[in-house]
Amino acid sequence: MENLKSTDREMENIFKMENLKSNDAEVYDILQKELKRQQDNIELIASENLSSKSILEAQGSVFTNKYAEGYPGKRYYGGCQFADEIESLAIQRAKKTFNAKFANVQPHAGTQANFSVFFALLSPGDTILGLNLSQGGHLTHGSPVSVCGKWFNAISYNVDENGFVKYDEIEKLAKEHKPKLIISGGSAYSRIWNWQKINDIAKSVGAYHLSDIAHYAGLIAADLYPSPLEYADVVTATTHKTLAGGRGGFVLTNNEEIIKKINSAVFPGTQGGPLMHSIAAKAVTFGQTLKPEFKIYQKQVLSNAKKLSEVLSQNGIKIITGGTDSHMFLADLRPLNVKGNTAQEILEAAGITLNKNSIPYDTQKPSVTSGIRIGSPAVTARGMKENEMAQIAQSIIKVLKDIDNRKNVSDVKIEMSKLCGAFPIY
Ligand code: DSN
Repeated sequence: MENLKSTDREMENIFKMENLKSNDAEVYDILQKELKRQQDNIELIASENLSSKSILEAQGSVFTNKYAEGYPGKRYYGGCQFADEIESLAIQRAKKTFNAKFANVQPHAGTQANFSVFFALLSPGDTILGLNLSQGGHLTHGSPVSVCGKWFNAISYNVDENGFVKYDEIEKLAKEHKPKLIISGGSAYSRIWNWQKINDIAKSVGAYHLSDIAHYAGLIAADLYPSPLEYADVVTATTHKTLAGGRGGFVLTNNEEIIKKINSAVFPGTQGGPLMHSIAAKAVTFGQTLKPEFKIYQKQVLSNAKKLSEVLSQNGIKIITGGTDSHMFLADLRPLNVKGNTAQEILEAAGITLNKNSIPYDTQKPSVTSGIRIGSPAVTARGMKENEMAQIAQSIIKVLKDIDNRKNVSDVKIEMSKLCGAFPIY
């Protein structure tokens, strides 16, 4: 026992926690490899982005250490004065960004934001109506593999053969099934949602309307995509996609009764202690959205997505809906006779990261798919513009039109690495 007794010096070392490099070289090395991967590859995953150094700083801050169950001014722990200050600031900036009366910035992610809405407004067994996951919806919009598909009677609406939301089908299904909640928004729908129309349908059957703007939030904050705030009872979103912030979710509403229910549903309903370091990063994120350069960035996100889709389409790749109104789009690879999983793999080898994605009425399994999803937020955050988008699109074509040509893959890998070198990150 005597041997296990710590000296004051050893204790000092434990709690000083030297920096990661000297304290844990194994983890440090993995982080370095991930940094290099992000630096050297073209990132086209539509739900990803690059956080600024200041956001990373806030997210890695001493707020990691703080428990603050409750809300500003009403906590279950002592020492929360600065937790209150940072959360109040994040709420105030979120409301200003989206011109919303109320905000809850505690959800750990978009899924938790959506579950808080379900917990606040629904009872088990209630009917919900959302866009089919295989047609561009999200897992939490009623997928049978998600809790929401198991605990609620989840009905799905679809897009038409050209990829556009079928509002007449929403209306028909709403009249037939009388849902308690209709969900608009999705993860792979590139066009503008008619929020008003969905709200009218919801109101005609006495349903709540939840608009999930996780993907479009940055464009909405910059007034480049319509806001649903006026037309939805409640809005959910994430901070790390087009908003270019730290990872996390949040909820907005203009309805005082609903925010009271949401607040109880987030804590203590579905979450315990809020992640105060993430909330600090959310405060920085919303601060960033309120600066004039954020609008310039979002304009470029939009132009870059359009350029990518145009060049791909001119070169024989079919773009679902024929184009995009947002930061992303789905590409149908059937004309090239290439599957989505093969495209993802071979493009990754060529230095271009994206994800395979089911296209509407896909006959391939979700692990295979006939399409890919492409998004412009991360490449735009590096400073790339239309010329670079044209180059990237041409490179995608070069690889996918001749997938057995390994030289093409290695040539493109070198070109993409050079391109990344010209637009360095961190
Ligand atoms: N699964 C995410 C996406 O990639 O869109 C959303 O949560």
